[in-house]
Order: sequence, then structure tokens, then C-alpha cells
Amino acid sequence: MPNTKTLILIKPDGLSKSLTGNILTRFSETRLEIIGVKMVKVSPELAGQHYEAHKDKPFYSELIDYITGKLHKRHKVMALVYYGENALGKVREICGHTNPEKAEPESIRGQFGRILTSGLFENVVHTSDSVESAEREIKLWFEPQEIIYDIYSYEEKVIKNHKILVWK
Ligand code: FUP
Repeated sequence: MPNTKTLILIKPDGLSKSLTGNILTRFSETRLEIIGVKMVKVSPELAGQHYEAHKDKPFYSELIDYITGKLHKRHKVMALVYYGENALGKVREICGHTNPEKAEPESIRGQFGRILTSGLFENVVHTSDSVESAEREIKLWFEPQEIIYDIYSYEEKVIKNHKILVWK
């Protein structure tokens, strides 16, 4: 299996339930490498770009309230990039099905997710679902210098005498 990379978000419900340590332990069993990590206060703009594909869905505005932290009054998300052999597949398996009721009981979403009365899946973690979405999402959440390996090409730009790195 080739090496791949994937974005993981520990969503506001995961943080408010104090699941960070538990979730990271589950991922560490894969022996994959963390190549980027940070806490993010998610803006409505970032949330909208991340969930662009769902903008016409009935649950879209609640989804934005969820990821920006409005729903849990906990305005932060932990974003991580994992890298290694079949990272995408291994991480997806540990996370489980998007719908917590369909997720394997021992998966993160099966253990800790729930469905709100509104129908929204409160599923603790996000993870990329393909090589293409991983690239789009990692470039959305991280700057080139925040990732320890050169996983995608980037270029240097000079803005007001400051050098910055931007994804190509
Ligand atoms: P995933 O790739 O597993 O993050 O799932 P999707 O991109 O399909 O869905 C994004 C988010 O929308 C999920 F995390 C939860 C929410 N969602 C619902 O609440 N109801 C649905 O029927 C589908 C998705």
C-alpha cells in the first residue's frame, strides 16, 4: 500500500467530552506519523470552504454551527495531518461510519458519536475520504511551513517585504 496523508479534525464535541487523549491513543496504534498539528478557532469562512460540498443540504447551517463551535460553546478544533502507509484507509477505519448509529461499536464514532434530535450526526472527528479531498483539506487548514515534510509543492511570495510560503 502506498504512503498517503489525511486531515483529521477533533471536532468541538470531541474536545468538550475530553476525548483528545483517547482519540490520539487510538491513532497512535496505527504507527502513522503526525506531520502537522494545531488548535484552530474555526471562522465561518473556513467552515464554509471545508463543507462546500454540503452547502445545499438541509443540515448545512447546523453543520457550520457545529464545526465553528457555536453548538457546543467550545470554539476550537484540533487539526492534525497523519502520514504513512495507507494513512487514509487506516484512519477512516478507526473513525468509523459517518453516521454514529452505523459505525462499528469499537470505532471512535461508534463509541462516542450520537445523533441529535435535529438529525445532525455529532460524530466527534472528521477525516478525509480520498487522496483528492485530503489534498484540498490539508491545503485549506494548514500553511506549507506548518507541515514538517514537503508533501505538496509550494512557492515563496514576498508581501510587504515579508517572505511567505503559499501552496501552488
Ligand atoms: P465524512 O466524510 O465522514 O466527514 O462525512 P460527510 O462529508 O458525508 O459529512 C460531513 C458531516 O456532515 C458529517 F460529519 C456529519 C454531517 N452529516 C449529517 O449530519 N447528516 C448526514 O446525513 C450527512 C452528514
